[in-house]
Amino acid sequence: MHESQARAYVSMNRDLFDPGQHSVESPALPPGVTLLAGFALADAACLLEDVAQMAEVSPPRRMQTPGGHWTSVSMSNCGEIGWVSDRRGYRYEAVDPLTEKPWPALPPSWLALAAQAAEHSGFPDFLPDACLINHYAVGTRMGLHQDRDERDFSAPIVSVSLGLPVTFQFGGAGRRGPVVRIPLQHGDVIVWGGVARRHYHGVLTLKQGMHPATGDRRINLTFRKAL
Ligand code: MD6
Ligand code: FE
Repeated sequence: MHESQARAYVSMNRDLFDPGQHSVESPALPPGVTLLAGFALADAACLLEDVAQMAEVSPPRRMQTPGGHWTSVSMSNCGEIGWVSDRRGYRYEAVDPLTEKPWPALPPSWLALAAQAAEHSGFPDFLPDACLINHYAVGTRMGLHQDRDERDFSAPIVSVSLGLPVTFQFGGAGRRGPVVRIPLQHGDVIVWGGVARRHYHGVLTLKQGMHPATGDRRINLTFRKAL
């Protein structure tokens, strides 16, 4: 059995499987959130190769927010439809506004990984049509937000972390209130659905570091069924 499978069902506490890694117990995850520690490790190198190829077609770029700010994170997409933000708002677009061409296709191997992760988390038959590709440089972050531009909230979101580690945080249905912090490492997958689907979440500022797979960056892939 591959290591990523052996560690696949971690839904509460990574420490059970990684004794000694953290001296403090991590808190239990909220209902609707599943952490599959290391689930994408075996695929990571291929995913990153694909990301590099896609960046030549639809380059990562900071996007303007409706409020006139710019995201600190550089973003791109693959799939039938891609998430974009500008002064007019947040939405999904079939054409990349930067290149005025379709987004790169979602590779079958990516779809298979996302479907398997969803299935392990209690969401069979997950077929995403969009994958947001976030490029985090040291010092960038993503503030608390909801994912609510998709049509069907019964589908989960599958999120793959690659490269430098980061602290993910998620709260509840409102912007204020307590948040749970979850450290995410290279190859970890978070699946997010049900009651948690519209809950607030974000990632803390990326700390300086060097990862053998990505250098001084973190890449996050979020698979969604948007249409
Ligand atoms: C990130 N992720 O991990 C940002 N949203 O870099 C998200 O905003 C996100 O990971 C919904 C579900 C899972 C996610
Ligand atoms: Fe999100």
